[in-house]
Amino acid sequence: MRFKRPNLMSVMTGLTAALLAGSAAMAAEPTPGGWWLQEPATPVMVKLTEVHNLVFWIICAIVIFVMVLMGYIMIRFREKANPVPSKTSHNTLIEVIWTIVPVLILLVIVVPSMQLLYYQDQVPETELTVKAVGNTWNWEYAYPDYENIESYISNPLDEDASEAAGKPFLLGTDAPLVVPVNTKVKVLVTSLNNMHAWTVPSFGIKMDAVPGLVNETWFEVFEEGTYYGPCSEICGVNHYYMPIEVQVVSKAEFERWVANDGAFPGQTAQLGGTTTAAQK
Ligand SMILES: [Cu+2]
Repeated sequence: MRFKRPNLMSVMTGLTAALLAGSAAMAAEPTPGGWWLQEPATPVMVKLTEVHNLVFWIICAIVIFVMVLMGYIMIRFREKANPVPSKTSHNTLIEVIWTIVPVLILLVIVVPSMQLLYYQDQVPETELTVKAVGNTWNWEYAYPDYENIESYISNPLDEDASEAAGKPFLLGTDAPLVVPVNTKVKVLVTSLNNMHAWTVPSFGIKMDAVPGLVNETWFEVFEEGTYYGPCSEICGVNHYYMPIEVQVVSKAEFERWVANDGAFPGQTAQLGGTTTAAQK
């Protein structure tokens, strides 16, 4: 039980990567047939994946050990092979072992788990604050740092519009949250009516949106791209249809977006999302 933890972590992560080779393309959205975690896009998700993988392999080892033990007992101590059953009812050594070994296993799990919990929970010095407000049924985004950007509604796209925009249906929106890459972003999450949850799996974020309460979380994305997530607190009839889309752009591009009042060049900012100038 004397592991050097970082080594164990990297071995487990390597094993997992090997196990998943072929299915581990950079994915910021669910992939058809996917069954593992999405590729991590933030430091929180990197740590979360490590702890998940550590616990996963410990669970696998325990399951295999118990199955082998059960198989052995069923064969070795079956009635035919063992006509006179043992009357042993106590073995101090075995009892000490089956108490201490699980305690050690729990310690191996609890230390990285608690470290991760505090790492996720403590919002560091952030460079940008965004606010996500849950409505029935869409998200409204606001940038309290920038007076020129009006808060806007991020509406889900229907099937045709998703296809036209090249976005996954039920995840694509008409107006994503826009943030710069490699920047610590604070997210304030709340709701106007019932409970929702602002969730981006590849960020390792699932934050409840509770009316009358402002929850706080943070992320820092390593790579530019579009990241998707669903509302993850059942909130009513359109719960399946209030996606979260985060567009991560370069810092320069984000500055241009801000200077343009929250619209990309060629677009006009407007309340209720951005539309291209051509569409207007
Ligand atoms: Cu919901």
